[in-house]
Amino acid sequence: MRQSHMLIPTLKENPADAEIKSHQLLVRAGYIRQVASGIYSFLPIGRRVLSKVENIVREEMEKIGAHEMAMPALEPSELWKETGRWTTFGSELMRINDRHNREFALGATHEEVITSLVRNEVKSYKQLPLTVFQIQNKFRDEARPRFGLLRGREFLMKDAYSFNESYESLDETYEKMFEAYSNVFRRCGLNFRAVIADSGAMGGKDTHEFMVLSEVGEDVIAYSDTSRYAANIEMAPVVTTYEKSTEAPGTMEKVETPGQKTMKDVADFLGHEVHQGIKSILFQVDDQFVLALTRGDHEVNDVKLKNLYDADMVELASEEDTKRLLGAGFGSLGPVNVPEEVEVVADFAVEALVNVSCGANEEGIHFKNATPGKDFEVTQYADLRFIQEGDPSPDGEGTIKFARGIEVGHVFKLGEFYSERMNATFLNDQGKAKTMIMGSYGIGVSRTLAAIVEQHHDDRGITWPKNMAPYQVHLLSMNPKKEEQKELADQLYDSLLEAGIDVLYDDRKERAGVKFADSDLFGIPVRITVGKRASEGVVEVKERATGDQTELEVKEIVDYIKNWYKA
Ligand code: 9G3
Repeated sequence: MRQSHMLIPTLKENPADAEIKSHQLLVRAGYIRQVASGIYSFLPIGRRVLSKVENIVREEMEKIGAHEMAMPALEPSELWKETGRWTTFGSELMRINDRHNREFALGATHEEVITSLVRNEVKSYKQLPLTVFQIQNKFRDEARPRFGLLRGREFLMKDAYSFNESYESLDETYEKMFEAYSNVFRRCGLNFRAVIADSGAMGGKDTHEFMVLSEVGEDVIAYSDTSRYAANIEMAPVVTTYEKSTEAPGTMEKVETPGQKTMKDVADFLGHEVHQGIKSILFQVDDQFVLALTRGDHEVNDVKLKNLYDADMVELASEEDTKRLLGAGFGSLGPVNVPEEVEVVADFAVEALVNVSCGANEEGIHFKNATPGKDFEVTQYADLRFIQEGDPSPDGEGTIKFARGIEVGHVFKLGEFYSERMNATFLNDQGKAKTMIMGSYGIGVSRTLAAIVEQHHDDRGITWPKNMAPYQVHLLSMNPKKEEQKELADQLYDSLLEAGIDVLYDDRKERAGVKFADSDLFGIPVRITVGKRASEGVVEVKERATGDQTELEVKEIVDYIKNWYKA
């Protein structure tokens, strides 16, 4: 393609609202333009890259027997009312009314639409398992769209849905999807982890998020430094075992700790390490009060507390409930002499403690030399703390490190959440009506494009992985006014096209500096420059990512490029 005929508007400066590299570079290099907050146009070279991501997703979906379809973006509210989601989702769900004043959702996701189709068309177990997918713009009215394509209000998603006759069959589909997702993100040149995630509101059981490691990621993941283990920070189990202290338990005694609020204050004041104290936090777990204990240097993981009680709601107890139940404020709480209605649970690390300090449930008073089992009872010990860097990896291999991640994929075992509410049943091999078992599987296609840029750029622009760039070769003629340069460049352009090589030809009447700067911004993996040695039939070839460059005779170029892309 000749740039003199194309719309690729480049900018020297970062747009004011662009805080991260992918947002800055995609705008400066002429890949995208914002239309409104969180809403973007893909310009020609941006559309070409988006199509490359789409096609990798499409190939990997079809490889595992998922069939592509297309559902409407307009979703009748009646379907969302069947599952109750018309009301559970608030202003994030974009809604419009048609000319008859009938209500529609602008498609944020399509569980309801696909289930309404399948319940009408699938009657027998012989038609299962069935997996379909679409690649379509989704609409979600994010409260704070930010980071360009990473959190938009209209974005391209691949969403797939599976319908299975049993949980075993769902597991098989889930495994295939898991494998397909790993292939997609590997082929996109991404350093990613499949992260064990909490199913949250989706009502399913297992769920994994595919996270691209990046400083600008919104999520924190705990991953092993030597295996593929990775988990959402809320989910990561702690497998550390604790040596019971051999110290003889001393006599517990009260000590004044005026104005000492934090674990650090108390430890310093009483002259011990933070881990020789007990942290006590009062929670309301559904309609019960629970005092959760951890070692002073650990943090209570409220998701683990919620899962321990299989609760719907876990939140910090209010100040007045805390005062009413324990007689003191947050800085002086402890497990000694706690009223019946308050249950005491503790992280496993607490069980190994002897002669430690804890609040005395009196303002500014603590106990020292307290020992669990001797000076206070614990109803239940459990894994209640957040995993920390340096902890052993739960899979037994390596040590845990933290990283921030960009969620580019999410796979859910939905079970019967939608099929039950929408009465999607099939006749099993005994002729008995059974509810279908579902899975749903998403990839943020436009978000993946931005994540690739986050992981592949330098200070001059984007450095696309070989197979992800909008073109394979960027051909520059330094001075089109010089006849021999223009001749040679035109000739080279034609021979590259004939050889089936995707080439972007900068034939503009622009200064060399502008052409080189734009070329570095675009990030096309190989640049050919027709310059002063054109008269000898020699051109310069430069690799964008490494900066390596050589000079070649024109007749060698096509083979060189073909081999370079085969490598
Ligand atoms: C909504 C809005 C936002 C949403 C949802 C619904 C997230 C919603 C979860 C999913 C689950 C899967 C199919 C593809 C893979 C992910 N944000 N989710 O359901 F109405 Cl406004 O989308 N859906």
